[in-house]
Amino acid sequence: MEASQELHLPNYMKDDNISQETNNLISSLPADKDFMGYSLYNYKGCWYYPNTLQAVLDVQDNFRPQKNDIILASLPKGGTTWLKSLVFAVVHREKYRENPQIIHPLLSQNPHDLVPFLEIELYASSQTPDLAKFPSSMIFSTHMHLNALHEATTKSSSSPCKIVYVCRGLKDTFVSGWHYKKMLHRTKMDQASFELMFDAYCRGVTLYGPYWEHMLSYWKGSLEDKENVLFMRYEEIIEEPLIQVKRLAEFLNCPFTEEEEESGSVEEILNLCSLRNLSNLEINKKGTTRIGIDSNVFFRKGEVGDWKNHLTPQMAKRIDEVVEVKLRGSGLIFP
Ligand code: PAP
Repeated sequence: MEASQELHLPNYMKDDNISQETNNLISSLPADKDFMGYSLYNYKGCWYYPNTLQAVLDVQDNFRPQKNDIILASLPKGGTTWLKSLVFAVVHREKYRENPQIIHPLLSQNPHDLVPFLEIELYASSQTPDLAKFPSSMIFSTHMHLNALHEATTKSSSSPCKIVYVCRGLKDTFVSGWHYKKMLHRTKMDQASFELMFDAYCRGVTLYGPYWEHMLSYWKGSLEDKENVLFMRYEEIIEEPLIQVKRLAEFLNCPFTEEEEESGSVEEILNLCSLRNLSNLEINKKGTTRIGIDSNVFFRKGEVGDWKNHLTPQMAKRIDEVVEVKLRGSGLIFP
């Protein structure tokens, strides 16, 4: 990346929406820089850009989910877009199956506009967004660690809402993130930037990093509270899609009936939400999401093991060693 290049920056990476209180907090936090030189701050074990931190604090102070709300949590590049489309399709399946004349929202809107991010969209533009305008049983999403999210959810007077988490092997997640960055910033990036981003990634210094802590927070949460926290992996959905979608529906208390299974409802949902289908839709090829990101940046190859095309054996070894050490003893294993 050349120093003179003007980057297209999403709002969450900026530092122009900070209260005085947050500014004071930031000045007391450990700081580092991402691979492009933008400042990141470590708050309670997680790295944030200033605007992201402000929004996370506002979520913690003001977001109180309702009983039937669903929160989709994910590792950035861990399968967020897929999970959003699958959960939306599963939860609303009756409505659209019974009314085939209604165009399914996933055919006309990007999954990110159907399932808004708490801290990247809703609380990024207001400390107290008007959530009343959303239907009850709303699906929200977040990239916050579970302990950060719990600072909001456990203060709700309603009984706990369901949280579904998805993550992906960290080598593929890195490679996916690299391609995303190039498309997001609408810029060319050179080998030196790739290596800098990789080094920061292995040190955990990346937005919402360290990623192993992110995964561990949900892994432990899912073991402690099986009824309300579901841990999913991108690779498992690729390998056994029918089983995983049924598992998802059961967790969300809307299991597929025998009749639905026999009539191919699960397959229909998988086809609707497939990378091939979504990425070929006009809205996802040319549109822009509500937060101003080109819709096409969320769809690429979706292959397990794509890291082999981009990482050297030494790089792969370095990530594997970090992950091995950090996940040791947790029971969480990436084959
Ligand atoms: P986000 O966290 O920024 O929203 P996220 O959706 O988690 O991004 O990650 C994008 C990855 O999911 C891309 O992977 P790749 O770079 O390895 O190709 C993208 O292709 C993949 N993806 C997006 N939608 C789907 C889908 N419907 N099915 C399978 N994979 C998908």
